[in-house]
Amino acid sequence: MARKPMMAGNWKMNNTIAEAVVLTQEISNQYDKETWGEDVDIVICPPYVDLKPAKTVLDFDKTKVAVNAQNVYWEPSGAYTGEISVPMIKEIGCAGSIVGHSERRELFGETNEDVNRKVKALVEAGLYAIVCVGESLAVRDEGTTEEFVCAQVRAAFAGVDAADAQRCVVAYEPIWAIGTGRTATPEQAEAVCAAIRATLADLYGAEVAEEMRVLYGGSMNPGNVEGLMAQPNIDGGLIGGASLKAASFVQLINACL
Ligand code: 3PY
Repeated sequence: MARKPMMAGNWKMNNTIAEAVVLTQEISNQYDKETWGEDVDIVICPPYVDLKPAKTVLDFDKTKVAVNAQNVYWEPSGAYTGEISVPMIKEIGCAGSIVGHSERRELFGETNEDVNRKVKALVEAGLYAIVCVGESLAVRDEGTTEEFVCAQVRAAFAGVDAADAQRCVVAYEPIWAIGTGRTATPEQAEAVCAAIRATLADLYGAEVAEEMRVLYGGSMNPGNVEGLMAQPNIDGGLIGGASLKAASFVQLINACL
């Protein structure tokens, strides 16, 4: 069975509640009942404070737009100032969260072990993770991109069984293409996404790996989406800047159809 594409918007630290409500309303105005949720899964990942207001506007039953978190902590509760737990996002109705975005790894010191704890906390609660992996320019220039990225995939899924992994999504986001306006060429992105799928096959078998979605992220936009989506191992996008405007986000959704 062909994999259903996914377009996921990563809003990062953008949009107050008032702005989030406007943007989600603009997205919901473009709801296409023939395709949204049927031929493409659509997700937005707003900041924590916007989750509940966005969910209220984007009633999943009416729009088929899911609202997920951008990050989560692995402990369920306790003295972890500033953190948000899996039960908290679950109560809001989020089915999952992004985990291990390169900005979290680089700016907040998140390690492969932290990412693994977060993935486990999510799947143990019945949720799923969008697991981000990607290399720096230095790693790419060294010629060790695939080795580096596949090691991140193995570390993220360590101790996660196939049934739980199958619900998860991997997002390949080369760090040098994030917020820089540079994108990997479709061929560069495909080579790494194919290596990610081969790693998933090694971990979970070919059948599970064939079902799991691998997204491309890193300045995906309406100008480059077509070439990227034409690649056999790219099943959608994790979108930064272009998800902050309803028009460009919907163009990206339509490019999956
Ligand atoms: C980008 O597109 O820049 C992203 O980081 C998406 O997560």
